[in-house]
Amino acid sequence: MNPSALMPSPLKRHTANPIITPQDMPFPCYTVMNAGAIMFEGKVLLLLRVETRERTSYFVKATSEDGVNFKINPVPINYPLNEYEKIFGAALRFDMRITEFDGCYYCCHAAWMPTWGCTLAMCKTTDFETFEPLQYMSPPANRNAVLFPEKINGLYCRLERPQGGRISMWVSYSPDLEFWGRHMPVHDLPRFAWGNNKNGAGCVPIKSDRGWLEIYHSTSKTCSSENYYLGAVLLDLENPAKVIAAPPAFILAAEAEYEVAGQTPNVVFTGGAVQMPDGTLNVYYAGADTRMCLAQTTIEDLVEYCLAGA
Ligand code: BMA
Repeated sequence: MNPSALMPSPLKRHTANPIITPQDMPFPCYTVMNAGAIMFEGKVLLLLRVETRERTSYFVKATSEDGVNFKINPVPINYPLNEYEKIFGAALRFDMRITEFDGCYYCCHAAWMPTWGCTLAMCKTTDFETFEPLQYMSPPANRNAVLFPEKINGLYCRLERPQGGRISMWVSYSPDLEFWGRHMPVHDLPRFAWGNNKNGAGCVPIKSDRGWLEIYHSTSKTCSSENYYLGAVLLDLENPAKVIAAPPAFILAAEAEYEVAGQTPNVVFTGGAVQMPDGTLNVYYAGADTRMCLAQTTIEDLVEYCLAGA
């Protein structure tokens, strides 16, 4: 047995969970889930994925001093259509991940269109008031794009999850955030029993001296549902397609009532983690595709957990 399987998970649910429910929203909605998260002007900022009762998704900004109690904007963000959407119609945009580069915030998300299915799209902002679309999307079928917070070997780098073959995280590089290439799967991430169906990036990778720390989702099928888990992995700093350590035990499974029951049962799904001033790592995740939750750890504990069995 790998030693990490005998260690308690370093990721602990917050007692205030769920921290944002559809009932907490300033307008009627069906779900609030899969937020991107970042520290902005000394506050935790979330871009929530909010589904109305027409089952359309919007991004709504929420901010918090303590990372637990959020002030939620009463209207969605103003994010104009990109060139593709001007031709094919507004995409269903969802699952933001936010990465800062030199004071500019790049937001990657999935964009689903009836014509093309799911593709990747991006926008940028400096103030979270106005959002400028980056005009080029990916070919289908792709989702779960997460931009690394630093260039790697002089290139922008992202994790993404194309939907072909064995469905896994891939790494791609770009000189300018427009042309993407050097595609390579994260090839040596083992297929664990809890993640033998597919896996995809969760939070923006966190740089540690032992590698890029990534909290990702993995799924496995039961006879009645597809269960989502969160796992942790350390990726090589110079070549993130290479795994340094991947503990074979998940760090979070859908077990609490607010994770088990809802729009999509048995789902825990993260789009962002924020390091708080006291060193706590706040991992924002959604329970059952219905409400926002918080789990906490530290980067050191998670790195140690990853390395325990390596
Ligand atoms: C994925 C995405 C996520 C969702 C998850 C679980 O494929 O669509 O937005 O949270 O499934 O249903």
